[in-house]
Amino acid sequence: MSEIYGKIAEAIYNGEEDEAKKLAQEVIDTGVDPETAIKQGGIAGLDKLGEDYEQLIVFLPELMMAADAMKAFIGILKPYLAADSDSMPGTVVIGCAKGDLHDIGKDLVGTQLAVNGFNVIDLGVDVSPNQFVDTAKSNKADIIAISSLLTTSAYYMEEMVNNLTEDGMRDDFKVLVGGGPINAGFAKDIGADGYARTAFGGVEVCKKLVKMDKVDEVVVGE
Ligand code: B12
Repeated sequence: MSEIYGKIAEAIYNGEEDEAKKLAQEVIDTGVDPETAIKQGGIAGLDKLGEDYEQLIVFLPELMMAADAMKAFIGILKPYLAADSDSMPGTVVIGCAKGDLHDIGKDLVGTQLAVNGFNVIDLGVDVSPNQFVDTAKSNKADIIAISSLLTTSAYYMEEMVNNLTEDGMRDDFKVLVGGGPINAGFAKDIGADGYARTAFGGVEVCKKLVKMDKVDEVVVGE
């Protein structure tokens, strides 16, 4: 079984879109769990690429090709992602923080939420704090979920929470944050309500947050 994860990681690392699509089909045909294939195959390949990028072994074009391969891979597996039984509906406005174009993780969170019965409004990438708040207001959303993979963009998560507080709207929406440089401590420091390390954990946190009137401690997921 682990052999296919290795092949997936390699195809994603090398930006081989056709091979990634072929392997996604193999995952489905052979009954491999798609979530595990995404985590142990695709994400593992991207993580290795990120490390090699830092070491100047690979460069931006390789990251771009790998991202395309990963998107194609996830696209095929999307319909096969399973829902948990205790779905809890609610509306989530999701997007990447201002300045951030990394949308693979954000897409995974959005897909998992949708699979689990949430109404997901996806604002895409490079979303300003005001765009998040305006959309959440006009759609009476329960949760604003922000993804950031860049330390420079993570700053805008804090700005959005501060804007909500200054405008007297802090209790109107729960704020969930996630992405590479984000952790539970950061979520607490900026006054967010929830943090999860993974997309799958993000769903668990959203389920908890929609049931809560007030959040005293940051809700942390897997
Ligand atoms: C692919 C990639 C790109 C692609 C992105 C394409 C796309 N459409 O997404 C491209 C080529 C565009 C790119 C560009 C850049 N990148 Co880049 N990129 C990556 C890479 C290799 C993989 C990211 C990825 O998709 N991972 C897989 C997904 C599934 O993981 P994830 O996003 O972390 O999401 C998971 C969790 O974090 C969580 N999650 C994510 N969001 C959320 C949100 C919520 C609410 C929750 C609960 C959970 C959650 O769930 C997901 C899975 O379970 C990373 C390295 C790495 N390992 O992260 C570098 C990396 C993020 N990039 C980096 C850099 C520096 C850049 C550039 C500045 C490079 C440049 N010189 O131009 C630009 C910036 C562009 C911009 N303005 O955003 C750095 C960031 C350093 C930092 N901390 O600031 C990294 C870490 C590489 C490195 N090691 O140096 N990149």
